[in-house]
Amino acid sequence: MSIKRTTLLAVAAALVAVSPAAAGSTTTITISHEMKGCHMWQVGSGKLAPNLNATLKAGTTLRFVNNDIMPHKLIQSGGPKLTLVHANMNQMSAVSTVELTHKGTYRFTTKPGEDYKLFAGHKTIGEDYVLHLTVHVK
Ligand SMILES: [Cu+2]
Repeated sequence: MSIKRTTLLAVAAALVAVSPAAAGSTTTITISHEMKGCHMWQVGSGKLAPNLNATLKAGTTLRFVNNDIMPHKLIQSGGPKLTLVHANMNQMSAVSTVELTHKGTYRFTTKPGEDYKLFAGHKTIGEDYVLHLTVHVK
């Protein structure tokens, strides 16, 4: 066996090893602290809003990141039952994940908790938003 052929085989083996991780993509939804309404969320680097819609492919993993100054418990409010991993995002940068294996329309909201002690008494403008997200999985 020539050296060139050995190298090609090594590259092929490396590609095979990497492929399972690339099978499903991940979409990140970030909850951030906002002056008006206290918090909003965004899909990727999209527009910040309290109400969002997203269309994703089956097999996508939704990754929620809570960067607000208060805990958020992720709640599924509609669609076929999903498994929410670490739904209780109760510290800065807490992450919750949901695998969207099957097609369908899913709805999510959050139940916010009290401001973290460090931010107690932090003022915001207006009523706190209730976050709503609708995800169409195709
Ligand atoms: Cu908030």
